[in-house]
Amino acid sequence: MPKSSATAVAHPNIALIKYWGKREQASNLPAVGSLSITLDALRTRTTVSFDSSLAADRLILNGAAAPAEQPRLISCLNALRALAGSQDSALVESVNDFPTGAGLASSASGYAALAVAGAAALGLDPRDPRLEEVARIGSGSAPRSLFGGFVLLNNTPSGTHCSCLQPPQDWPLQVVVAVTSEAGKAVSSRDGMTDSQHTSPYYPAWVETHEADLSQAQAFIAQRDFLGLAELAEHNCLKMHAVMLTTRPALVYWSPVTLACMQKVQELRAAGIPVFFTIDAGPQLKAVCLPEAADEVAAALAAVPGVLRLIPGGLGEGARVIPADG
Ligand code: 2P0
Repeated sequence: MPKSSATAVAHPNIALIKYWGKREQASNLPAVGSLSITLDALRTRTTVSFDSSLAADRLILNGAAAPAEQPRLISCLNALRALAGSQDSALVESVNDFPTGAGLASSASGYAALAVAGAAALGLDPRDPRLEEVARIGSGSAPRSLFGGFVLLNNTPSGTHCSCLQPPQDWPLQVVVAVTSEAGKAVSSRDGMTDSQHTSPYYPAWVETHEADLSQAQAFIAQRDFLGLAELAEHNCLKMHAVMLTTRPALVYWSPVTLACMQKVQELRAAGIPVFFTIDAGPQLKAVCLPEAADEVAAALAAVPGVLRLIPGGLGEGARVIPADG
């Protein structure tokens, strides 16, 4: 086949009901379902070029070779090639407009963009539902970034299946990301969750109580019950961090600034401002709020000592093909 390429963009997503732990390593099946919102303010742009003259797959991430990502990249590309009946190697050029590997879900947007661009380059339908599995092989949270707005990842006996619960415009929540460090994380999510599974005494309780959180969150979203969702999302986030903290060796993803931001968000909510926090495998805090509270939340977080910068935004669309010069 001659060289064929396509470009896609995808946004990171943040889980309100989180994924931590796997039931199967080889195809990266999660132990629990999850529920996320896709963000519009952060963006990954990826071009995939299949070329029969290339000797091997190659990744250029933010302008540099990224050998540590190579095994996951090759697994994803192999899944795409199997769908399309192709043998060609690929050059993948991917750029994030935000810190990579720092708790801002760069692997979610990265592997969603890769799946969509790679599919388009191979002549597959970029909305083919089988791309969920391709993206999941790269990162368990990536299939959620194929969709926009509120997204449910259902963990079924045969695999996973994502669906959009509500598009962004139906409940246009705002998200203010407080960046407290631009450094990459010391322990990857993949290694961290495997350690948690094997060593945290709280891990079984995390899995057992997860389904109830997922169904309650769906009900709160359907009813647009912000305060119900706020309390539940913070509880689910802290439950995941309790598992992380009780992992051996301990996974402490927070910094003192993260904790100061958490307290600020709880103070704001106690004062009647509709906002809650969520935190992933990194020290950034994501404050989710109703649109009318966004300016006040941003001002309060900007004033927390140690916050480096804020990334404000709304809910975004799913991964999509764009023109090569887009
Ligand atoms: C989530 N995280 O639901 C959770 C919350 C981080 C904390 O999904 O091993 O990079 O590639 O499937 O998807 C980050 O984990 O892990 C993640 P792998 P991934 O968003």
